Amino acid sequence: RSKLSGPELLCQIKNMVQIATLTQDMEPFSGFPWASQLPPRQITADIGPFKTCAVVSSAGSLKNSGLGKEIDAHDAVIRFNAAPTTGFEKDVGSKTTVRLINSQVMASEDHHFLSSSLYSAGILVSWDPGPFSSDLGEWFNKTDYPIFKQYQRYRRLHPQQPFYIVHPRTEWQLWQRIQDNMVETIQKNPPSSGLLGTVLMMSLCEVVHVYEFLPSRRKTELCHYYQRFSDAACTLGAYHPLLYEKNLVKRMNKGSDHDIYTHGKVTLPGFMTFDC
Ligand code: NCC
Repeated sequence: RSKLSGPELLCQIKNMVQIATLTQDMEPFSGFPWASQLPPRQITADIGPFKTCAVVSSAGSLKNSGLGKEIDAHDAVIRFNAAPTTGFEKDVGSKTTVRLINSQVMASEDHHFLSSSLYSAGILVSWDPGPFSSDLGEWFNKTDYPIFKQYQRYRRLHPQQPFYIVHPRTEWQLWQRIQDNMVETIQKNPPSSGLLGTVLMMSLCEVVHVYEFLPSRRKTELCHYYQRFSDAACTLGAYHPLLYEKNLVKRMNKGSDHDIYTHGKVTLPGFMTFDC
């Protein structure tokens, strides 16, 4: 099997990965009394297009990066899970347009998802590892964490805040792109929030800058820029096929290796800007 070039890889992802979110007319949700809490339309129909977008990983290497101003200069910024801006503005900026969270964050006690102000800024998007079949009924009865219970509670408390749930099919389409472009067999676990958020922004933006997904010269074992905890698996992956995800992003990068080295910065073209 021959290795695809960067542009070929970009085309594969554009053509074979659809960012899809749950809508109120989808089964089995359409039959539930709370269906109207789900958005009537897809996220890609509701927001954007944006000119420039920043994807801010949560990596420890963002610490002392001084990238805050550069990040905030983008038209839209996506952050992940419990990553804060308050107190870290110099390094990560303060603008949050989208926050992508996994279902663990929504459900675990220590994140205070329902009451913390961290989650009230911007558009929320959440995901939970669905079955490989991506059957919604099967998933609904067997989510990793109680994403739907928490979603309903959150919507009752914050009915005005836009809040989408990613269709599990999107995660597995993305996983398949990783597997088909790697020689090794990779674990059948969904890609990280970081890669999912990157592809989401490629669907909404003309150009996407990803920060510290590919580590810069500041590369560190520090897991997150906002916590003292250290573990190399945060950067290299354990549950998520993170190393393979990073390899794929490196191959699609339109920016320079120097940008990676100094800024941990990758430049990706939005899907709307190229034809395949
Ligand atoms: O750590 P996490 O990810 O919240 O980070 C968000 C995204 O940033 C990229 N990242 C992070 C740290 C690092 N050193 N290098 C990186 O490249 C990754 O792309 C990552 O996706 C997740 O993907 O949802 C994840 O969530 C955490 C955890 O659930 C949340 O932070 C909430 O506490 C997972 N950690 C554990 O389960 C212990 C992590 O595996 C994946």
